Amino acid sequence: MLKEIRLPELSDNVTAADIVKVLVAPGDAVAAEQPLLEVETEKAVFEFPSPVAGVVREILVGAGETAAVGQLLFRLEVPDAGGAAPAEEIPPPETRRSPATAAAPRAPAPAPPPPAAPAEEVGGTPLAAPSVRKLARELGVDIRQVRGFGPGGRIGAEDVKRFAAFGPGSQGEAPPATARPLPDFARWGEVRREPMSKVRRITAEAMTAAALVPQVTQFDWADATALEAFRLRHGGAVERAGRKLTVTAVLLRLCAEALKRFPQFNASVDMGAGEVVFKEFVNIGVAVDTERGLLVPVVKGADRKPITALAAELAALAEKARGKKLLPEEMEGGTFTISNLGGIGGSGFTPIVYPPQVAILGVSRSEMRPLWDEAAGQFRPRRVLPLSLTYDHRLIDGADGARFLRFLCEALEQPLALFL
Ligand code: CAO
Repeated sequence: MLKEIRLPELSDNVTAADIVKVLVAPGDAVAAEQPLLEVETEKAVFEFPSPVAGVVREILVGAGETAAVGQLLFRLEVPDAGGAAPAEEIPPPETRRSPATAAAPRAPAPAPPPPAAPAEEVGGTPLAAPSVRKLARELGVDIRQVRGFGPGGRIGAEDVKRFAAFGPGSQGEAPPATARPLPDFARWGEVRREPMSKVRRITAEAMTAAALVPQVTQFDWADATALEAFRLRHGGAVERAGRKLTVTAVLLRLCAEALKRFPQFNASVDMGAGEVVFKEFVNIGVAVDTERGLLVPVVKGADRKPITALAAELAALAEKARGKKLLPEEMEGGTFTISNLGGIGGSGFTPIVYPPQVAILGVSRSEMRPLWDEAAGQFRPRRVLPLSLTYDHRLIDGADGARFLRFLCEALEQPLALFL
């Protein structure tokens, strides 16, 4: 018999997915859980597995297309209760896509089609792409109040941002173009255009939304000499258990502790309601550098896990992110973020808050420096770890930012002090 495979509900508020690659061809025998598609939503890039074992008979989507939740993607021939599928159920060859078409890379131009949003047009709900709705939620904007200036009244990211910045009074007339038109670069030499990937577009939108948040970055550094000695002493044992005791894993645990002691860093601002939302859970996102761009998987319940468990979970999530296997729900629910660029280099940077979160920790490369030892009256070689904390200044005052970062530095220097 033929089994229809449709795009399932992927996550809250995700109504469509871009098909990046079709991983099978007509006639392929596939096992249950074998990836059929590589798909990309506004929240993640991941492989979509086959729910059953069978033979691919029809492929109804192609790379570069957008599929809505519930859309038919494949027909698979699966054994029925009585045995093999009847021959007449197998579709004629002309209805199948060739493997070449199915696996064709996304066309370089024109720009990819906008995500299908059938459900959004029903029942008077305003017309807006999922990414625009997400942006509205992040900015605390009621999308029903926003006037859309796109084709057919479609609400765009610019409309939402203008509403967030200037309120309902800004809704009367069409907005001035915020992005200045580009000059004709070809006047000065050859140029090449490439479509932005979904991850790049989502990152660009999130960063633009973040620019509306008044943010301050506080810098500090910790003497991480003892931490390095600890990692050297216990790293081997942890590695033998198949994990790696990294600086990021240690920071996950210490940040979780800091977030419990400074709850305003584990909160969100609801400007519409005039309230601060404090979260009684600690979920820390970790920025992972992948060939597709920046992805931020979230370690859930970081305050309840030992460092070894956090190390294992972080390694698994980073591997999934890089292997395009991260699921949308694995990137949701973060209450704080850590961005460690120390493995690459740099002495300091200003990370950007990821709304609706209110703070992010930047970690730069540790290095040996001579530090003055007051008691001994001489310089000593110490390993110094530079940290930067960016916070939402609507909620967090400078003194709190300095205290939070000092707490982290002292916890890195003397972890036992946490238990005093
Ligand atoms: N200072 C010095 N060395 C550091 C370091 C730091 N702050 N952080 C990591 N390192 C070292 C590690 O010790 C490791 O060295 P060895 O292989 O000799 O042990 C090496 O760098 C690689 O570390 P790692 O990546 O294996 O482990 P990690 O847990 O420290 O980091 C992760 C994990 C996911 C944070 C990292 O791989 C990554 O992707 N970083 C980039 C994050 C990013 O792009 N941020 C920018 C976002 S925009 O704000």
